[in-house]
Amino acid sequence: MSAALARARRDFVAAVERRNPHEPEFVQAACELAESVMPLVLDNADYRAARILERMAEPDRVISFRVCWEDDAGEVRVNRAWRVQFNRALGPYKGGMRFSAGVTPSVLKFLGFEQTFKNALTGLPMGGGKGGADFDPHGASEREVMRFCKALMAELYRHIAPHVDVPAGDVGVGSREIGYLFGEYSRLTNRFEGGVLTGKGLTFGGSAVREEATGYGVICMLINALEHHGRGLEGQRVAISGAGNVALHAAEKACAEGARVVTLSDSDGTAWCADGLDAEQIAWIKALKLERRGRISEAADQLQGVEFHRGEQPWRLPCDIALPAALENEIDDDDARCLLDHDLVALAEGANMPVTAKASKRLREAGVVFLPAKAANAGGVAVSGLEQSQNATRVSWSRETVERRLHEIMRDIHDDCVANGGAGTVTDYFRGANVAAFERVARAMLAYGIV
Ligand code: NDP
Ligand code: 2IT
Repeated sequence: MSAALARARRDFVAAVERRNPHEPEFVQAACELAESVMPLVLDNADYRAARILERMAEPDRVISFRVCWEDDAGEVRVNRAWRVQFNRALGPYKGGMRFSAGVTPSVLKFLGFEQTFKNALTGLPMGGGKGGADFDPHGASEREVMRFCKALMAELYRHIAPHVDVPAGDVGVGSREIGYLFGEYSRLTNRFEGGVLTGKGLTFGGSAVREEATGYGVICMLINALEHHGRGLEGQRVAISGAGNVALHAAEKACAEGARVVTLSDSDGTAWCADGLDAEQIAWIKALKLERRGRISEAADQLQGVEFHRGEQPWRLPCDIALPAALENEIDDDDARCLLDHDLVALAEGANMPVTAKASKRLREAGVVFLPAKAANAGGVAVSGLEQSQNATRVSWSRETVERRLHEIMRDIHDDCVANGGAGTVTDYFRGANVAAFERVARAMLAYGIV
């Protein structure tokens, strides 16, 4: 590495840290992008003159607001919510809402930043945004969740619109919550404006396959990448973390494609099935987690061949492919070593930034086929984009049409990563995704002048 490149990277990291103290997740995301794209910036006088990277690392705005609601006991509760409108260069702000005790401005800024580049990779006209609240849905009753969603929308509705900002789901926000949010938005505005939220129910403007899209898209990307390296998914042991929207649909698709899904997990621990869960068992766990809102430990009590490892993540167990689909930074450097000890072949990031910077570097340097989140999990937001198109034209596409478009988009993202990932024996999807996405956002920003 040249001295100038090393200095530019160091200066960028120092500046981002100085401007965003106590925001480690955001600093991590910004620096991971800069690692890949700094050579391009140094080589391009227009990018340098426009201070393109510094501008990209600053959200357009962060809206913070109080959410006040009443619990079932009649007690008043106060939460804090945010919407980070990160970057509008390619379209209206677009990205999910997260309800979790762990939500902070740092987490939402990292997610909004990542979303900007992920959305760019889809090729659809979407800017980047993210939002959420420090509301923990665990243990909340159905009515409490509904009251919370309505109280949150009482403020959020001022900041969103189909051509302004279009939220969707993320951790703790699924179709139930989107229904409550959409209902309240319609009531407050007296408008049926389908394109203001995505992930809606199928009877009121939702798209076929949106629920499955992120998980299915991850497997699509994985198959493309394995084939590109002369391998296949059939018979491979896939360790998946989480048992939410992304994890369960990835498990369903992986199993349908002949892989052996050996783990699923939740915040209590990991369910392990050495032979691989069959389709019926995955369907049972899907109903347990998404409908009955139960705990993954129950799978071990009810299903043949499933053991429960309380308090453990999947990464110490043998697998060929790792598919983290729960939370950021869930795979650290020790986990990466264990995965390598078991001869890991590939890792696909279902969650956003689930691998720490150190672990990511170790795995990539060891020759693992490493599929970064902004490419691997882009299928969800891609189908959100297709939902927006359907809403705008007042039509509803068939399941086959949406699934075909999803496959085409994931194939295009794969090929873009390959085209921009350099020429190693193992494709550098990390660099390829960052470079391809950065160039799209940067070109639009340059075209707008200094704004
Ligand atoms: P869900 O809320 O549906 O599921 C989250 C899952 O993660 C739950 O099973 C939860 O378990 C589990 N979990 C939470 N904390 C831990 C922990 N400490 N250890 C193990 N498991 C844990 O969220 P999604 O599936 O929607 O999102 C998962 C990830 O995918 C996030 O990073 C999200 O940003 C990303 N993503 C989501 C997309 C989408 O379309 N939904 C699109 C692209 C990315 P528990 O039941 O105990 O809470
Ligand atoms: O991280 C993500 O891409 C999402 N949570 C989906 C966002 C969306 O707008 O569908």
